[in-house]
Amino acid sequence: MNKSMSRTARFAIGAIALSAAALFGAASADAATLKGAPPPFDKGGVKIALVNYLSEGDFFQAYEAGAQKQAKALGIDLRIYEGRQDAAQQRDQIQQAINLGVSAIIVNHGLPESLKDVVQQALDKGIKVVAFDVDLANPKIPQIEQSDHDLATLLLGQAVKDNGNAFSAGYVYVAGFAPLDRRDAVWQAFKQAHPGVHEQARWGTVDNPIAQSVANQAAAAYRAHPDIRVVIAPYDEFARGASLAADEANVASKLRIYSADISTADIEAIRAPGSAWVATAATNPAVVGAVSVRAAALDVAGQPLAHHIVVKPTLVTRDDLVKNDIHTIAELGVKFPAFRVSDAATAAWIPVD
Ligand code: SR1
Repeated sequence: MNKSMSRTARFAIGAIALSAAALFGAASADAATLKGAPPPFDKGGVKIALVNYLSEGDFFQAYEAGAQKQAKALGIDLRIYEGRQDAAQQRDQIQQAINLGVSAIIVNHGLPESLKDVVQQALDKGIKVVAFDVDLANPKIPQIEQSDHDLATLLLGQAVKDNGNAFSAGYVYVAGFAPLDRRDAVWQAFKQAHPGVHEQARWGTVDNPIAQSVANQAAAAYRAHPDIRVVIAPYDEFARGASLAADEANVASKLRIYSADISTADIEAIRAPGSAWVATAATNPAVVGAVSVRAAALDVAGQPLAHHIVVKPTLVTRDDLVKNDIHTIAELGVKFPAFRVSDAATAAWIPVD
């Protein structure tokens, strides 16, 4: 997130936090005064670990910032382990968190097969585990997601609205990431239901820097398949790469790109004159980070928590951004309340941003 956005966002989020606190009659950011909080949150200083598989890019930075802010409001000592897309390192970090004696571990993405036994060790020691976007297939581990089904359905619906039922498409995808796999299932079903839609080329990589790596692949795909008119790129780093390549190849005017995720930088890219990137279906990742911490806190407190915790996405088009003069995530939150706050994993004693 850039710095000017952060300042505006902090102001908006602060205002919302105040109204939320008033609404719930609870909660200041000082753990010692968390009125009505159950043990161990009544004393403060509860240690929780956030163990990331991916950390780079706007989505994951905003997710982490949202988690930190919510943790601070709950008086939680949040220990963050950065993800480097290294399964062995993520296992090791979970082990470190267990040894540190945390009360809960939030697992953010990762490869299920390399995590299932180590998270079971945590559970066996009485440590709560919640997972965001990695299916650990354990009834004791609540799963948080953005409703990838809805997200993909929204962006494909907009693609049909803009382009009709028949078009040549490029598709950006990497298998093995739970949210991308869930979005892919929708894309596969969509193609079955729309025989006029042809996937002409598929590419994708999560090699850092992701957007540039995807741009290099997209440039080759655009050269080989000049008939591509629509690009389905359901991750903002993918869309940024697809858009960059379209600009460089001077084909942006004949392409439309549909994505997932949003950040202030994405809003700028979508709004840019002549941009091929026309719509995205997204949540506010900072809200998802906050929901992840609240879910972990409820689990630690032994309070009711759904097994599937969903943060619903919203469709945002360039027209929405231009007509409403929206330039930042904070401004987006004024128009679309879902970008300010979620009611997922809440309780009266929890301050909600
Ligand atoms: C590589 S997985 C990337 C996705 O994870 C999160 O769910 C974001 O929405 C992003 O699109």
